[in-house]
Amino acid sequence: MRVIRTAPEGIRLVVVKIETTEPGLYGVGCASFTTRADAVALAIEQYLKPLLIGRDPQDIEDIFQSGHLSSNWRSGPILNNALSGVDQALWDIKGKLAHMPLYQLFGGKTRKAATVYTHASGSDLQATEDRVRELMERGFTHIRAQVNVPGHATYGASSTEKEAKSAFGEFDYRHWYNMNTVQGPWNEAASVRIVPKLFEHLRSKIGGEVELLHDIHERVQPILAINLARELEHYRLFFLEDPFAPEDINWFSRMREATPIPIAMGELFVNPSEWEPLIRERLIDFIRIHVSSIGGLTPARKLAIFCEWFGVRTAWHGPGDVSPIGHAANLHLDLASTNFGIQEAFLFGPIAREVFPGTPEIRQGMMWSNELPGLGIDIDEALAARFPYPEYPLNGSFPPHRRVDGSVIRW
Ligand code: GCO
Ligand code: MG
Repeated sequence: MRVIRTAPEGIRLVVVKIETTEPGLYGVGCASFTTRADAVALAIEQYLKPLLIGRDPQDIEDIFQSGHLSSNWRSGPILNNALSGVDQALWDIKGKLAHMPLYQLFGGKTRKAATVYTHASGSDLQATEDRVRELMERGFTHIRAQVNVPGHATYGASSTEKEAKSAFGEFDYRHWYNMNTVQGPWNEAASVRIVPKLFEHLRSKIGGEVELLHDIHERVQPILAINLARELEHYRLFFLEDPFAPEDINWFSRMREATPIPIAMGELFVNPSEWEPLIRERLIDFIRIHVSSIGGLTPARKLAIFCEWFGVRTAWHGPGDVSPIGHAANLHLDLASTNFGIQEAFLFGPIAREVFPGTPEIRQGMMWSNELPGLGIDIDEALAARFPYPEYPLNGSFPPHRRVDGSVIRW
């Protein structure tokens, strides 16, 4: 078993490869937690590896439970990502042993492909509109829209057109990394003022057919998020994402009382106690967790099934800091889950696709399985080695992100 560190598009990814005693039989898994990549690698190499060597790779549930409980103090993104690398690799092996794509082991296809959304952002309203149109022409039916807040930091959009275009998906992570710090301080009043204008603009120029989404990224005070949600009601969003931080989940009942806007939540969740009450109380509409951050396919499959009984749909986190292996894992869940909602897609470029042969294809606004056994994706280790981690300040941690008065805010 080994950890492979690679950054084909500048984003630090962590991959686990598990070989078996059967020649040629191996699996790969995603353990990408980009801001703590080295800590995850250490947890895998020094804590999970000794537990795994000599085990039967078929015993996924037992290995998951043993790894999860072995630290006594458990959960958290580092340990969960480490577990995920192992868990996904074991599922990959099981699929290969069965000669079946993983979605078959999860119960079979409930749909031919997974509808995706991708990101449009711009330096101003017109630029975001242009980008939405461009994506619609390419076949996307669901588009997340963000716009730059002039003179201030913004989540998900840049102040220059070139950066806005390359910020998400096409393809330089370094722009994204710098985006929030180079544009000035965060100003939440300015931010909540411009977002309704963006959706007013998009609906009046583009019409009602395209499905639009927006990510608050937990950045504003809870009461402002509720007010913003109410203002956005008129524009029929497919969903509004992460209105509150995990620390503020008790605000969700207030949100539900105030507005029927569809809510997606959870990309920072790491522990069942965070999502269980929101699902049980039907306070959210989409669960959007980062599969590797909760421990991989084993817990994500259980979570998807739990959601089904409460009418909550899945929308697994799918940014560029989920490796293509993680995107393939998302796809198998999407295809097999009757309560699939939408899949966030990252438009990987040619280099990442070469490093990860079998990266899921996106056509007609949907992500398709290549029908290969297991996860259906591999890593070209020699090529991956040509894309070592770039140097980032703070070893890849996100730099502090501040208000006008200098106080630190959430990312
Ligand atoms: C999304 C997310 C990402 C995260 C990123 C952090 O909705 O795709 O909010 O853009 O910010 O994964 O590393
Ligand atoms: Mg998000």
